[in-house]
Amino acid sequence: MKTVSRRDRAGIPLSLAFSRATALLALLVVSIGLVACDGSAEPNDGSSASLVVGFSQIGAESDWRRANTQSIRDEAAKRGIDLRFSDAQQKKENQIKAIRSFIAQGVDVIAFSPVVETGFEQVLEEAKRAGIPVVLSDRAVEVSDDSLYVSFIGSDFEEEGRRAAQWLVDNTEGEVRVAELQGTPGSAPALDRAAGFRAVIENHDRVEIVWSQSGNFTRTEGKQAFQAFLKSPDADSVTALYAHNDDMAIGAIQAIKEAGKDPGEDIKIVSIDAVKQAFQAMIDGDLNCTVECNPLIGPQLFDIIEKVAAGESVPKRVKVEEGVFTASEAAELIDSRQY
Ligand code: GYE
Repeated sequence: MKTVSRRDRAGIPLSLAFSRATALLALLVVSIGLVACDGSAEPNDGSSASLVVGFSQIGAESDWRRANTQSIRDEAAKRGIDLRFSDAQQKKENQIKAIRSFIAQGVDVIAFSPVVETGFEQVLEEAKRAGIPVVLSDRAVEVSDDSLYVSFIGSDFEEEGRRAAQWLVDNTEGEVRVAELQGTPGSAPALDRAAGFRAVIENHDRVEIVWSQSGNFTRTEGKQAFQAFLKSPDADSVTALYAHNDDMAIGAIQAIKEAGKDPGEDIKIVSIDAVKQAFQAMIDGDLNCTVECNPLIGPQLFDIIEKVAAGESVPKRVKVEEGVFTASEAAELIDSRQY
């Protein structure tokens, strides 16, 4: 067996309303399972029992997220891990339900990418009480007790915000009036990317944020928000757009074109993620810069999960390495981009 954690935990998942017949059957199955574990014997087919991991994903809101999901699924399959995957459709309530269901199923490890930072304390306490370790993937939570998760693997979102601002400072002259499309309100990347950007422009009087609104990390909402903004009196004076992800930038690019302006020229655009479509937008001259946020964290994530399941110690925080790409190198690099 790859792990002993399931055996150590007392309790059989009882969340579902069993009929008596189903309950009896379940009891039989569980007893057989216990016998197999106790005798330290391998399952009948000779293979080792696989690690069971519950993963609650945020949704499929962006190209970044889809690449992230694929990386996680591929890596789990490669390692023969039994992955219970759940898509929360950008709703915290759905994530809480998914985590409760993983607890009831008695998975070995729970991993999840919290849509927002707050509101998970209680369900994380439930997981802790059940003895199931939790690994945070991509986004952080805000909790008073950080023993509620064993490790957090993800990007440094504040650094990404600083890099976006630095590009703007270094590549624009004169007064820069910035419109900002923020990510999902209350999410770690929206909060940190806003903070990192501000930390840099604070020292530059000529750069000022004149408008800021959420586009929820999606192309559609980014476009809608920017369309509305372009109709406002402030729109004419804006010279730059900072979008918290490429999808919203791509939505805004459409809105800018429809309003008869030239994206990348009339309005300089810097965004975050570095998805393939952003490279295409840079080649087309519509986007000026994208700061990398790497979604392909499946291998690193499962390295941590397997260690946790084996009872080994893991770092509390694992950062993902990433770069910054500009329009001048887009054509050369687009084919090497994996997402
Ligand atoms: O930048 C955005 C996605 O949490 C880093 O979520 C992630 C962000 C990413 O929807 O495209």
